[in-house]
Amino acid sequence: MNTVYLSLGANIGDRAQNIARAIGALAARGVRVTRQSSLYETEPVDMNSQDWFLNCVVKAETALTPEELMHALLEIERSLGRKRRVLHGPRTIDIDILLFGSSVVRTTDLEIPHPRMAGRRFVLVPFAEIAPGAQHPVLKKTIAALLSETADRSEVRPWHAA
Ligand code: PH2
Ligand code: MG
Ligand code: MG
Repeated sequence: MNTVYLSLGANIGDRAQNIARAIGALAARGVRVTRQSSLYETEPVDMNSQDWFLNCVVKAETALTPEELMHALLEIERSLGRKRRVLHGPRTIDIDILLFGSSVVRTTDLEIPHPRMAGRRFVLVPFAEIAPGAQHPVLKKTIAALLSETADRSEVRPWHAA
């Protein structure tokens, strides 16, 4: 079994429902969620879309390999109706692998740890809520340290359902 951390984000449709459905779908594909952060409303970063996101981070246990996990996540995205129309465009759901135990993976279609996580408050704020002491195996720093040092100034607010 490996402990993994995943980022979930949605910026079209019923964003909270899209995230809840994605988390629900993980178990059926061999990914057992053990912790879930709060939902945060976040300013879009590097996007061709102005719509704000809901984002969260979950901790999970899985016996899948990194490649198998990536394919499981892509299938969940597809099953929830994600259409990749434009690069960096709006998405019903995006599920990214942040950390996979202390593994470092670099292939043409998969990079772990997620290459942009240290520069994204929409990842680091929810991540630090559930696992401030988790170690980044390449930067050799905790998530709390990465959050305190990041240059990103984009807005991340706790979200409360209307
Ligand atoms: N995902 C991106 C790029 N920009 N910005 C926010 N706020 N939330 C995201 O999930 C997000 C983003 C690429 O997947
Ligand atoms: Mg992403
Ligand atoms: Mg993605």
